[in-house]
Parts: sequence; C-alpha cells; structure tokens
Amino acid sequence: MHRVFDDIRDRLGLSSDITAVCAAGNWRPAKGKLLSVLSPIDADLLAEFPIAQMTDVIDVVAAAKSAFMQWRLVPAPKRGEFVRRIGNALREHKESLADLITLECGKIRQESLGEVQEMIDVCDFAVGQSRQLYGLTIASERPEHRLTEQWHPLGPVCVISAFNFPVAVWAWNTMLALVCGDTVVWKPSEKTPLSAIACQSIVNGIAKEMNIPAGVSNVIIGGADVGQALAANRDLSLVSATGSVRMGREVAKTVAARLGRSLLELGGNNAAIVTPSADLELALRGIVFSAVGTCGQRCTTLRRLIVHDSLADKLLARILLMYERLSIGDPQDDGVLVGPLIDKAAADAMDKALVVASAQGGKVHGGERITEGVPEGGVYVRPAIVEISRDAPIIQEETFAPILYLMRYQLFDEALSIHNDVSQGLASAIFTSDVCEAERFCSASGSDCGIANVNVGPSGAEIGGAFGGEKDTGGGRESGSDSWKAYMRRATNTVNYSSGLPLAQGIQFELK
Ligand code: UN1
Repeated sequence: MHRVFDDIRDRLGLSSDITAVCAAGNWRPAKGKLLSVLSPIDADLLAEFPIAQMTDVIDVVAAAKSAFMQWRLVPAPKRGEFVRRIGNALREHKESLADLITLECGKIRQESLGEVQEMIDVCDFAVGQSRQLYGLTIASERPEHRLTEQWHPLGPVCVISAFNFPVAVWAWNTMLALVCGDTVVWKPSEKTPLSAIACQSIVNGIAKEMNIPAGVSNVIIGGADVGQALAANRDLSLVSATGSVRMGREVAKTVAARLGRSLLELGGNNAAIVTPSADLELALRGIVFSAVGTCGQRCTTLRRLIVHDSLADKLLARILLMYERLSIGDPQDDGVLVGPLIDKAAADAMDKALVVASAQGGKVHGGERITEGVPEGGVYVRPAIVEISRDAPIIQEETFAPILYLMRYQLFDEALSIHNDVSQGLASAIFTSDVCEAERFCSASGSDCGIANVNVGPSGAEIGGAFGGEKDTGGGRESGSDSWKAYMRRATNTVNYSSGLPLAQGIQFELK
C-alpha cells in the first residue's frame, strides 16, 4: 500500500477497508465498477474499491430521509452544538486532513491547510447561524391579526462536489444544512473520494458520541449515473451541485422536471481589469495568486486579464518574470507554489486550448509540460499567458488549467464591456486607485458577476459572504450571508386573535 496514505490514514484513525457507501453511519461495499484512486502527484495508487450503483442511491436517500424525521425536531442551537463539535474535530485533524487533500488532489500544502480552515470557518459561522434562523413579523392589514414568517427544515439535501475543493464546498453546504435541520447525502468527486471518506468518518464519530441519528450525514461514491439518480430522486429536497456548466445543466433539468430545488455553482471565466492608477505591485501579487493558485483549477481562477494599453507591456513583462520564478513541483514540498494538474486529460485540454488560442491569433507564453525536477507520473505544466484579441472565440471558454488571456483596452467602458462579454458570471476584480472606477465596477452597470472585488483578486473568498455567480454559473449562493435560506422552507403564518373574520383586500363575503 501507499506509505504516505497509510500514515495519514493511521493519524485520522480511518479503517483500511475503504468502501463507497456510508448510509446511517455504516460503511459498506458497493458492487459497481472498480475505482482506482491515483495521486496526481506521481500517479501512485492510493486505493482501489468498487463504486456505488444506482441501487445504492435508494439506501443513502432512505437513511437521510429517516434521520430527517428526527433531526428536524431537534432545536436548532442543539444542532449547532453538533456542528461546533465537528469544527473542533476538524481543528484537531487539520494537518492530517491537509496532507490527505494534497495527496489526493495535488494542491499545495498551504492551500490544503486553507481548505480545512475554510471548513472550520464555516462550522463557526453555522453555529452562530443556528441561533439566528430568524423569520419576519409583518404588519397585518387586518385588526388583531399577526402575520409572521417561520423557517422550517427543508428535507434531505444532496451535495455534489468537485475535485478541486474536495471538502470545503461540501462543508459550506453541509454545516448550514445541518443547523437548518436538514440531512445530507454527499456525492464527492470520483477523483477525490478519500478526503470525503475522512470527513464523513469524523462526522460519524461525533454523531455517535452525541447520540445523533447517524443518517444525518451520508456518502455515496459513484459516477455520473449515480449523480443523475440522485438528481431525479424526489426525496431529495435540494440538490446543491458544484462542477462544470455541462453537468449543471443536466442536474438542473432533472431536478426542475420534478419541481425540486437546485443550487448551482458552475464554471467561472473570471476576469480582472487593471487600470492606469492601479498599485502594480499589489495587482501583480493578486493576479499571480488568482491565476496559478491550485494550478488554475479553482472555479474562481483568474482566466482573463483586461489591462489598460498604457501599462500592458510593463505588466506582462512583470508577470512573465514572476511566472519564471514560480517553483512548480511536488505540492508536499515547502516553497512549491504550483502543484500538478489533476490528470492527463486536464493537461490535454490545456494543450488543446493553447493550440486553438494561437490559431486564433494569440501569442502564447509558457504553457509547456515540465518533466525535470518534478515527481515522475504526475502532469506538471508551466502556467501560460496568452496575449489575445477580445474577439477570439477561445476566451469564451473555461479551460480548467492555468491559462491567463491578456487583452488590452483604451477606455474604461470598453474594459467593462470586455469584462461582461462571456456567458459565465462567478468572480471578478478590478485593480485601481480611482474611487470612481472602483465604484463603477461594483455598481449595477459594472461587473455582472456574483463576486466583484476591488484590489483583491477574484479567487480566495472568505466564507462570510454569499458565494456564487450569475448567468451560466448557475445563480446559486452558498456559504455566508443569508445563504442559509436555501436550506430551509418558509411558512407564512396569519393568526387571527379577534372574534371577527375580516378578509384581506377588504373583500365582503356575507350570506344575505
Ligand atoms: C471553488 O473553486 O469551487 O474563493 C471554490 C475561493 C475559495 C473557494 C473556491 N474560497 O477561491
């Protein structure tokens, strides 16, 4: 077996028997096709087990449904106590979980620690929220009537997560869903099932200690057929899915056909504008982190840079210099800033995009495969910058790899128009010291994205704000602010404490 994985597994107290399904706290093997989990670092085999089939969907949904009947009755602050304990356990296992995330998805250790911290932060947020599931009291138009809103648990929730944030996005959804009184069925990415198994085991342990119905949290590791079966299952009140626009369209169609709710966080094609007044040193750091962090595989990765003509050459030269100095290699090593791509298919997609970009008039810098000084078996690339025209069709596409398209503008309105001229709408940024430009960017006629930052790159959001985007990004909001409302149902209550029966809108309805 794998030495590093074995050590992490021991530290986390995980069983050596890895199985694809956990329903009501019980891990059990499935009978689907054999899944080989490879580390993107060196393609070493970490684990191998059969994945779930459609029939397993019935079991996990039944477990979540039965636990929901009890969990919805537990007072919300008590549900918060469960999440508080999960957060404490995540703190305790932060290092080991980060090691596992790095091993399984290839992000550098600093980013993996950040991902675990993101889970801890959202636990804290959800604990506070568990005492703030407020409804409104509304002035009734009728005498001696009370008009109020209450928020009730919604039902079992399905969370479909992606490989690039194997656990944080699950935690955004799950911790809120749990305090809201919902139960969860989690379908993690097939590329990163081990991180999911580790987190689920932590939750199982605390549920057991606290005598909480184990079915509040369930896991099913399976392929697209399992995802579709979950989306189609009427017992799952909400399907929260993170991934590609293509996958999101399928999920949305299936969930809509049964009039269920979906919460989508799909692709981004995120841009940053750099204006003449920008602090270039600050902009440079923001640009490079957002463009090459997680090897360009974040939903929030900076993919388009829109630079004022007067500084484009200077900025490009500086970015290229920084790109040359980037240490690319084993993400477990201190000082490495860019790890591998998730797999060879990702590298092939990157190569293809660069060929297309240059056929469309783009001038490509970097983007080559790296084979020296990196672990054998993994796919390592030098991040690419492509000088390109705003009319090149390739810039409309999100390639999940470190490719940054650089475009030039003359007038600020032109920059805004280039910025919004894509089908996705997740994250965006402007680097400027001009308050009017900054405010324009954040205004209704500025960035059309769900996230619009000033002097901060588009990636690396805090959990306290609502996270998500518009247009093809799917419109969902997860994590902070009032995103909790997505996990509850609202009941409007009118209570008449008078002895009459006045009708709304002054309607008279009397027997003569
Ligand atoms: C994602 O890529 O799906 O803002 C989530 C960020 C992270 C989360 C990204 N906090 O980049």
